[in-house]
Amino acid sequence: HTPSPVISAVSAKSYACQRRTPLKHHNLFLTEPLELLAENAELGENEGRSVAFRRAAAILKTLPLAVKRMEDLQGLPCLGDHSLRVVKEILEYGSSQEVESTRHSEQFQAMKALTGIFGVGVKTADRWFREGLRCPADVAKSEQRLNSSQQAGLLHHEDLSQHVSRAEADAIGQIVERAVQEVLPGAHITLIGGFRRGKETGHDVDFLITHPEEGKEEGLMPKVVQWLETQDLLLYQKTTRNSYLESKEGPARPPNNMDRFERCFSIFKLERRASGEAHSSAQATEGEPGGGEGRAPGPEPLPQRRPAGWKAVRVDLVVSPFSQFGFALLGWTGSKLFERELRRWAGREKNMSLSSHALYDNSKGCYLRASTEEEIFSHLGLDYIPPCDRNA
Ligand code: 8DG
Ligand code: MN
Ligand code: MN
Repeated sequence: HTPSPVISAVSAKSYACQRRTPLKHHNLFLTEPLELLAENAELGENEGRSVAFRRAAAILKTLPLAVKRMEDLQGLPCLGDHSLRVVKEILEYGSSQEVESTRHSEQFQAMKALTGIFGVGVKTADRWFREGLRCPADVAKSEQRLNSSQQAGLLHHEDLSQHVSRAEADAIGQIVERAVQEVLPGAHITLIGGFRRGKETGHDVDFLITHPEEGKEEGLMPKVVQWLETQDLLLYQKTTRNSYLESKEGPARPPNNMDRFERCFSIFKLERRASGEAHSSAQATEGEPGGGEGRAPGPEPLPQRRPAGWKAVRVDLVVSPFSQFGFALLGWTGSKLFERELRRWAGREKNMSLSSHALYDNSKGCYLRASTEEEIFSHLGLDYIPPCDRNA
């Protein structure tokens, strides 16, 4: 059995940023289980293992056909022993015992439910789990000390656990556009994150804001936030200012992958009418405390009082100077694995450091300028991959 030429072509490309990964593909029956194991490893703070499963899933997403037998995988990179074992079991028996027992394990379900609360990371969730908490309702009943993001996360959990639709993302986009034009005419906003990659739903909506005159964008975020607040459009926000220029490492050296843009994590109060879903989505969520996670053990509703007229939606705003726009756009479009692979490619294969601010050539000892994503791919010696094919 010789692998098809298409699969052979894929096989030479072991970095996800070398390949086109569309949103819809032929191997969900394999990638969903592998990504569940990846998620479980993440929740157990085993990053190496998590990335290995994600890379395995990503290569299967690029195949032009559904995998039928193990021989179909011959010559493919990124498939470690563990992933191959899981794939083999699914091909033979229709499911993997390891995956199914993980899926149904109390720890996995609880950690997923607890980290599903905005503001709650793996460390906090793990501590709560060891204290006996299993779901958002448990946290609400308990006397845990919560910071302000966790309080907001719990208060709006039902809404935040629903997917954000494309229509809702567009409605938020119009609000952000309006806010930005009010405080800085001429500024540009761009939809980034999953929606830019063509996803039909998301867990949040992400925007990048810039202004064609370098420097005009400075201090923009607090003004945008203030405008939104006076319009009563924000339920929560946390703004962090740009720390790139003043940081010790910068700008001589591009930073690690933490970036330092002015950014805002927020929760918008979106009029249901604004997104054109007044009825359907209001009714769909009625009487379903716990937000469709379907495993809150008790009937105890979360202490949320919400007029039916609006929905809480997570929104991320990032401001970049115009000179860094291409890097910011590339760095915030995702997917997370695609970004990771780009940086790994840059470092390992090109001796360059890529961040959401800049590209530094370590061999030449200089920055490589770029104003578009295309130029950055070209500096990296990669074929351009459009956003819709970055769904690794
Ligand atoms: P989703 O919301 O639909 O679930 O998917 P997503 O849009 O792909 O995920 P996201 O969590 O909203 O992240 C969007 C992109 O932003 C993703 O590529 C990762 C990137 N990103 C962060 N935080 C940071 C950060 O601190 N620095 C940089 N450079 N990128 C970040 O989420
Ligand atoms: Mn997003
Ligand atoms: Mn986001």
